[in-house]
Amino acid sequence: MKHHYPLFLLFCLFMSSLFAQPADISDFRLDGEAIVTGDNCIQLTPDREWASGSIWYKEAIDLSAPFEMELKVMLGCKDRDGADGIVFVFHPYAHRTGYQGEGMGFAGLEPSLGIEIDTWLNDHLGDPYEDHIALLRDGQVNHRFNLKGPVAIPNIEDCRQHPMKVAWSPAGNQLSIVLDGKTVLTYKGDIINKIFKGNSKVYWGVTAATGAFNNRHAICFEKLEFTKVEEAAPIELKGKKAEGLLKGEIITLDNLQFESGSAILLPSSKAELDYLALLMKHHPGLNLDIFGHTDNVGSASSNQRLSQGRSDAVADYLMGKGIPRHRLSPKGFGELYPIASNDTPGGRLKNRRVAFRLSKPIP
Ligand SMILES: [Ca+2]
Ligand SMILES: [Ca+2]
Repeated sequence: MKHHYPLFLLFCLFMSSLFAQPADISDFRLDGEAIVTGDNCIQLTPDREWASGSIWYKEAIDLSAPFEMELKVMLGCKDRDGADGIVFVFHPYAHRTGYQGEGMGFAGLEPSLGIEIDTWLNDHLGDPYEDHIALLRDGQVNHRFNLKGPVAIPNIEDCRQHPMKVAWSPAGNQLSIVLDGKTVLTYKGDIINKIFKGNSKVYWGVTAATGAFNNRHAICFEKLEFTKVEEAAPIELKGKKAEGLLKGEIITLDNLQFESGSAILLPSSKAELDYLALLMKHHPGLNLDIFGHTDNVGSASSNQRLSQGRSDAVADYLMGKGIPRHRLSPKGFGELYPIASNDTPGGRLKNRRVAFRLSKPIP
């Protein structure tokens, strides 16, 4: 693969600005006793007995794409007699708080994945003596059922905000949690199928609760970054072509290739198509015309069928990447529109092509 570093760097800049999603308090739903306490902070519970609260990001995220989230957690000022903790939750519903006390606002939320920061020792749940982190599932706070942990951490009920980062990579099926700059827990597993029965769209939120003992629980996101990190992006469909597409120009992809005489896409074609799918996801108002063309070898009718088959194959591939059918118009023009002479091999190669145009739908 050829690398065009200056263009690649530009491309990276373009991509990062596309996917960084600075979060705002208005992007969250509050439930239970959660209240906004400042520009950047939400108190999930006051330091009072039997309180609970949660916040939920309003937009679902897709676990089939990677992401990173950063926020700050505050688990109160009482170490010896402070309780119960905070849970960072993924759940198909965006407006729920689970049971109070030892449940930390997470217990009972099913199906779910929860990253707990637990500050109260409950013997019957298998809690260690120390404050600890664990990866829980399906609203169960008993460590007998947890996915990973518990991992002991230094006292976190110290009146301070602690930076926390959660990162998910679907390629490696890996979740990692960084607290106070240290990776405290990593988990490898097929979360989408194992927990969410194949449904990759889930909401994320943060829950907290107190019980017979209490602490103030809060999160601040002065520096919260909710970034959808895209997997290694292909660079063939680079700068100018993407720009041209967004301007409505008809663009041919250099690396789009099929098995000879067939509508089966060669694997080398997929990187550019993946990028095209990405571009379409970030411009949901634009539809895509797919124009298939052939050279003049063979009969006109078989060329027409082949070009239609290839356009359809491209549309199928893009649908497999999450682009809805109604946004795609695959057409086959056979040998009708050559762009070069059919008398030379080089000319025929140019004529065998699939071209693309992004356009606004006609109202
Ligand atoms: Ca506990
Ligand atoms: Ca503690």
